[in-house]
Amino acid sequence: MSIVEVKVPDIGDFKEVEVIELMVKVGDTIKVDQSLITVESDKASMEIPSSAAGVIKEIKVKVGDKVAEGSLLLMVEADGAAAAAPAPAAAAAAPAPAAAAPAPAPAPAAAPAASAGPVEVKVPDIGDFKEVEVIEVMVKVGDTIAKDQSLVTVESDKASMEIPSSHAGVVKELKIKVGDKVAEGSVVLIVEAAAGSAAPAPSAPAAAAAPAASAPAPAPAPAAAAPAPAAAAVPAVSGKAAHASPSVRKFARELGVDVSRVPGTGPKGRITQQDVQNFVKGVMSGAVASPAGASAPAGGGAGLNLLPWPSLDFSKFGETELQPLPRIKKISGPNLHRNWVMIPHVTQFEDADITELEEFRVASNAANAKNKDAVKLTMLAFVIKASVAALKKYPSFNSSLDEKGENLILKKFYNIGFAADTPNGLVVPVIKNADQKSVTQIAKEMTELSLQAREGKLKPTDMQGATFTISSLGGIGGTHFTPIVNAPEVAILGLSKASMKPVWDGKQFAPRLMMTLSLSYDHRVVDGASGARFAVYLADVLADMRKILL
Ligand code: CAO
Repeated sequence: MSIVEVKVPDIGDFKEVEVIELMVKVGDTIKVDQSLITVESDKASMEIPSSAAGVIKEIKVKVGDKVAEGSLLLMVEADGAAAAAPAPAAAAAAPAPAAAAPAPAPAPAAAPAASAGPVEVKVPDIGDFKEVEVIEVMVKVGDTIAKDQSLVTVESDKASMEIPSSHAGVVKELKIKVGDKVAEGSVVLIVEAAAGSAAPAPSAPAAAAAPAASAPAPAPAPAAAAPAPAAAAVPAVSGKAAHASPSVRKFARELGVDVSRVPGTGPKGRITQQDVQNFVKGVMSGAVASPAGASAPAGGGAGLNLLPWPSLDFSKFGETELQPLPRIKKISGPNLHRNWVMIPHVTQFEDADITELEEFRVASNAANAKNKDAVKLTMLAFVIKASVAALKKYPSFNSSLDEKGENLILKKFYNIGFAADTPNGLVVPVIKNADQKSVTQIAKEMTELSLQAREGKLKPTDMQGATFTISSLGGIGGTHFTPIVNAPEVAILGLSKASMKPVWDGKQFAPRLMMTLSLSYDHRVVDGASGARFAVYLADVLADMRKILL
């Protein structure tokens, strides 16, 4: 038995690549050529195979590390037969990835003079690859393309890469389709080149030029993202160019799964083999709708495959007026959409008997009526206080899922957002550390924040850091509703207008002031029983606030 080092082999023109996936762990028994890690550059991803067989003793890299030829990857206790051979010549023995690493240079052969006219765009020098399969065509006839824009993705056993265009212009004809095998010199498409657009710099490696065409991983909601539209980041859920290693793509293809529909939970939203398995399980169990449905990933992007939005000329039917959406709606819309699509919502309803609480509130306000500086106590302020008690009793409601959906981040602070209606749309100011404030302080702060909200004077920090949100429509009406959870929070409480109802007290129907609570929660985090317990406890506390003291 001897310990051998496994290093990154010759990876061609790539200077430095990022480790995006570890495919083995300490203690694993590996074979020569077995894929160890996946690395990625702007334009290509590849798996780095092992030069040794044996048991992994130590892993020297982690996801996110930058590696280059010669970087030490593993220490392997080589088994007898395999140990001797590969050890010293690790880099030289490098099989596939050495070849897998070409930076596809724009096809110099195809570069004509810088005049306009139809031009063949060919597969450039792709290193040692004899033949690669087209797995994705990223442009269509009629598209205007830029030089170096990615046209197709090709794949071998161990690597995938995007082939860039050698010319700018309009695509006239596609010469390849998904599934075709291509090699250096194969014609990809005919482009009507724009005058002066041709003549690519033959020596420019495309990988270095990396245009924006390769879709980055869908940005997950930042953990600290405020639910309030003004501060919330708008996530890009791109349906294009799924991020997956060649082996995962192959695995997906074998199962007949369209990778572009699989939500990635790996680094940068990358699709892992587990994601594909989960997706298949979801489809089989009916949890994920088949072709036109949306899936519910943990923190990546939802692979939507919906019908296009209907485009209609309404003026055929009557008079119309175009009204641009206000800024807040433009920002909050994508957030609401993401939350609606990605969070499996359940809404639990519960009636709270607030007869005594309302009497107390009205009496307190009446007693303070002569004091012009007195704060008006609102029902919402009491509900905020009661909610904090419920959040303390059921901590999972005061949590967030991490990006991978593997851990719950339990928060030990209680910041309560409340939805405020403003002339420009909905905003969500936040009462920070509500657990440390009295109902009067909360009511005062709410009044100030609501005023600022209506005047459009809220600062981004006023709308950040909520751990739970309350949306009160009590001043307006309605019996109950289904509020949308504000990611990355996991629950939201809706309040409807209280009304007198006959309630059976065991002997007779008594008139009681009842307010319906509508508690929506993320079912990945909260199960139904907890949802019901939380709502029942909250209603109990509102019926008798002394329960908070227990
Ligand atoms: N049942 C019955 N009456 C209620 C009530 C309830 N649940 N909640 C409030 N009221 C009463 C109040 O007591 C007040 O009556 P008085 O003027 O006689 O005292 C009246 O309704 C108006 O209350 P309000 O809504 O102005 O004040 P509030 O403290 O309850 O709420 C705020 C403040 C900012 C939450 C509210 O103004 C608001 O913007 N609500 C809309 C929130 C919203 O749009 N949510 C939807 C989000 S999802 O799209």
